[in-house]
Amino acid sequence: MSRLVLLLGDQLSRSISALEGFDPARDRILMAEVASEATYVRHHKQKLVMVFSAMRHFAGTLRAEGLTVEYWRIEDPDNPGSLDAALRRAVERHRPEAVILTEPGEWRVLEMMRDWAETLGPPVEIRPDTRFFARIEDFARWAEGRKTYRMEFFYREMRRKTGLLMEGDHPVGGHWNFDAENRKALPAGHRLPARLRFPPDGVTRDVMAVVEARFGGHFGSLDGFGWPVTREQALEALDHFIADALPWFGDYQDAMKRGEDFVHHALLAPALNLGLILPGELCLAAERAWLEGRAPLNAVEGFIRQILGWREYVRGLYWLEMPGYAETNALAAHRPLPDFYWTGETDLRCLAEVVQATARNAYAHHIQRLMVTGNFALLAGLAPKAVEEWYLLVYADAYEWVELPNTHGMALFADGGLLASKPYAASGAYIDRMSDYCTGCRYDPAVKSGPEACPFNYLYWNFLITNETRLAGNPRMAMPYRTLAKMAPARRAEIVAESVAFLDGLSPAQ
Ligand code: FAD
Ligand code: DLZ
Ligand code: SF4
Repeated sequence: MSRLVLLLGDQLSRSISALEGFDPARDRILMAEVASEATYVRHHKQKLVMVFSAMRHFAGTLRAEGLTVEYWRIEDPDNPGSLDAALRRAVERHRPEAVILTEPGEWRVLEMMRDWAETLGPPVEIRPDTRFFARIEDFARWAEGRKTYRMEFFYREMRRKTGLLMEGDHPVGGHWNFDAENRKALPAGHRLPARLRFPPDGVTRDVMAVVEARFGGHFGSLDGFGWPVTREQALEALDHFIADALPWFGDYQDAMKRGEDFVHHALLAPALNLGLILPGELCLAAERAWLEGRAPLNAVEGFIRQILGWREYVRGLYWLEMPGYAETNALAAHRPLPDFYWTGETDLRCLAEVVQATARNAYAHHIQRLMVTGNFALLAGLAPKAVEEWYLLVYADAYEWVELPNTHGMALFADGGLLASKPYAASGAYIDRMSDYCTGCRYDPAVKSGPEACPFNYLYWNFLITNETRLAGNPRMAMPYRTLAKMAPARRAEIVAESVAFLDGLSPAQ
């Protein structure tokens, strides 16, 4: 039987389920760089370069192994333009007896695949994506009968299932979670490691020229491109992270510093989400570092929890709740995205720093995403759809299965608390404690009202006032609501007036 295997741009793993049982003598692989995937959101230029270059390298590896790969480059004159057109053309040309796919990372692509199953002609087999610790059905089974889902309980199940950081039935070190140790600000004089970046090779340079010519108006800069585009580079990046950054990953996981775009973070999500490296490889490497005394437990557990816990949890939630998940707007937030999310031009130093770093690298670390751009979007009541499009577009690691729950659920609380037990809302004091952004900002995090006041301060209380009927009953919000209840009516009115004036003064993005 001759089979046609379509591999998507984020399915660049030799162990991908669609390649199981591949017969090099009869089967062929189709890979296509297409404008529809590059523009359904106008991805950051670095993301386009990374995806296309990684696809080209991966096709080269498969061919070197003797597999037949039909490959469309974005600049090919008769490029089909969409995955749908590429697949239909290939089916017409090669008349395969079956089409083999691995389930995708986005609902819209799954719908496309289901349509192929009905209309393409040859039988279409959609295989599970086995590159995760949990299958989609495993999560659904875990979630059954629960009103809300909490990552911590799912994570413990995953620890038991995999045996990672376990001693029999017990977590090593006596605790499941060492997060309380992982909230330190960077001390003065702390040395940050130089980070391993990969200068563009010939393939990447060719792609950069095409992307600049075809998609030059997209967000971000290509200068300084350094993402891994091959498995070898991804493995090298992992080794570097384990040796040079992991030991401090836990302590300074939430810390932010001006001009330091990466702190002690792994920078591995872009390669991981492409499939160049697998989550098990990351977790085992980290566990080994702890066993060999090369990294402390709070760092290793914290790192493993992000991958074995959060990454698997958000994926499970996405597939369980889609397509309805994307449509909820529990806090009735409707304000348009301000233009500074694109330009980085704002007097709010923290936002300027994070947006500018995002444009520079197609990257910001978790706390920057959650507690700066995400926190502002939450407090300002920005419309979830607009914010989600921004996150999906600007980050090199963004695919809807992971971006949407993080943005919609974690940052915006737009799912009403399905993913998180309370909104991640914070005033300027949090940003001041965890960063040095406030130094040199025209606002003062210690001032609560008036022209010098940090806008996060009055926006925080305004958020609580605006959402009082929705949030006051949440036990985890009891403390701030008790403080709000003691606030004089005149002070409440002042907060609302200052917030309205500030928010009305924002220029919406064009
Ligand atoms: P590290 O901080 O070093 O963490 C190690 C690994 O853990 C990451 O590589 C990643 O695979 C995993 N991880 C950590 N946190 C999460 C999380 N919350 N959800 C899933 N995986 C996690 N991550 C994405 O991969 N793609 C996205 O589109 C994405 N969008 C986000 C949007 C918002 C609003 C927020 C708050 C977070 C988002 N995240 C997303 C999660 C997290 O910010 C990134 O995974 C992380 O910043 C990637 O950088 P790193 O590899 O240096 O991660
Ligand atoms: C992200 C992306 C981009 C920019 N381009 C392509 C492409 O040209 N061809 C392709 O097969 N995949 C691409 N991808 C990845 C897909 O968008 C991704 O597979 C889906 O979003 C599902 O996760
Ligand atoms: Fe951000 Fe407020 Fe600090 Fe300025 S003072 S950097 S706006 S938190």
